Amino acid sequence: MFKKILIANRGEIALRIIRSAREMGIQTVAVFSDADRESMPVKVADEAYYIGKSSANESYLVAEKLIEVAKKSGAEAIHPGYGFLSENASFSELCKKEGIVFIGPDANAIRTMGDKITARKTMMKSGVNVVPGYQDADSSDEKILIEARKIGFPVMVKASAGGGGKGMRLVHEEKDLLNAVKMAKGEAKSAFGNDTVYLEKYINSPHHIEFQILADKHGNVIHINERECSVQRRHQKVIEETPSPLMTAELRQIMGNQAVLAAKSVNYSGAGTIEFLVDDNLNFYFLEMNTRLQVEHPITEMTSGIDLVKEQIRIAYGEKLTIAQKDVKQTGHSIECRIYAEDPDNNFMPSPGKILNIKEPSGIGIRVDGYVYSGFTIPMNYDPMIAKLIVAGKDRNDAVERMRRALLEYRILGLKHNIPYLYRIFKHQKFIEGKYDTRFIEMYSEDLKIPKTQNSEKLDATAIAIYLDYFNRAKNNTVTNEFKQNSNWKKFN
Ligand code: MV4
Repeated sequence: MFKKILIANRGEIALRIIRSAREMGIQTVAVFSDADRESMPVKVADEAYYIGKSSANESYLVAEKLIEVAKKSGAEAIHPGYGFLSENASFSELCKKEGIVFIGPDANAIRTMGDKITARKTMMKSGVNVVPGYQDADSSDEKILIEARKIGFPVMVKASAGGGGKGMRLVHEEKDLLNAVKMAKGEAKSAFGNDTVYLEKYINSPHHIEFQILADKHGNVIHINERECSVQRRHQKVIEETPSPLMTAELRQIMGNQAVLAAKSVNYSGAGTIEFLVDDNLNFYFLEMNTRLQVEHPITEMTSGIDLVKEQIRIAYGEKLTIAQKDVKQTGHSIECRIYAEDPDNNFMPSPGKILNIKEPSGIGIRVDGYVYSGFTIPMNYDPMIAKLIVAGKDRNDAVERMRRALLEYRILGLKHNIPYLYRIFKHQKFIEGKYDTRFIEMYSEDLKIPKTQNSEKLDATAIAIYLDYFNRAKNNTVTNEFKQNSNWKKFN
């Protein structure tokens, strides 16, 4: 096995990877920018190296610096985490050229899946359902019109170099089509330097359901079931759960088989995710593949018992998968929510800053993947995610009740956060019933707002605890002006 690996990332995922490496007896090398000098992964890694200024462009995105640190420290492999260089084909290639193992797929697989038209064509060839659409080279006005009529309105215009909702346009009527294509091309050109677009039939109120796959370098591929990720806000996932409330055993088998086919068609290796749209009639369509470990991977770990990071490392080292498809278990129910430093009562404005005090929930069925501590300052340079709160329960209802209990235990003082907002989601009838799709957040945004009239019934356990905490601190003279200005203790719930 590797003796030492470098983690080319920051925050909770850097700490997540260090933990698995340590259990495997592998030494860890962290890298950090100015903003992350005091962060937990930097403190707990066996070694840590400074790689530049706070801006990602001057640190976590500079491939050459990461290679240089890997060589200097003697790390044999690089784990890219998610974001940053994790889906950068050239970085995978560069690592290989420099004799360092990239813990992820080959450049070819990343490139094929990164170009959405190539991905669609590859999926169609290997028998994976794609959304009915048009992606051929002839993009003349006449041809586009003919093809859109064949597909039927409404249609989506999507950028081939896009993904994750970037460069997308919905067209309801024929008269708006050519202008929308022109606009989409312009946007794609300036955002990605590539103006290629394609058409897809618009799927009404779909579910976002994704399958976790694992593939070794010997051609073995398995899937580890699905994650329901339909609770999203502006293409940012907020809550994920497994199993999906929508899933049936039969559909799971069909979609799982297709996810395996999708991975095989690009000679995939490592951990990956196949995203599908699923409509109310349970028709499903391949959307895109994420060629990395995902933020929401822990819910799959909680119900399967598989440590996905350990598997990634073993696969990168060249080991064969030791789990056969028939041995993949799915036990109980798991839910994750993302704890953000943001203000849901003010258009989800990011709220980075100093955490004066944090107390994370614990007890049966709780997992917190975080990286912060009391006194730590959440930098403004990156995504303001503080932690992921993950629960496991014997069934869905058990998991939902546990999530509410965990959110009530959670205390973060000093900055605005979305814990009360998340609590309101887990109290929402439609969520409780499991009757939601990708429109949930928008459709029920009024229900999810902070109640206008503050009354005693709003003073639930969390609110009271925060008041008590405040007064205890006041008594000990430890409440700073900074706390008074930044905290949301008055407005809580
Ligand atoms: C769609 C769609 C409906 N029909 N494509 C948004 C993100 C990107 N991955 C694809 N997205 C969508 N593509 C067709 N043909 C609806 C969405 C969509 C969506 C998808 C997944 C999760 C949340 C979403 C929210 C709005 C729109």
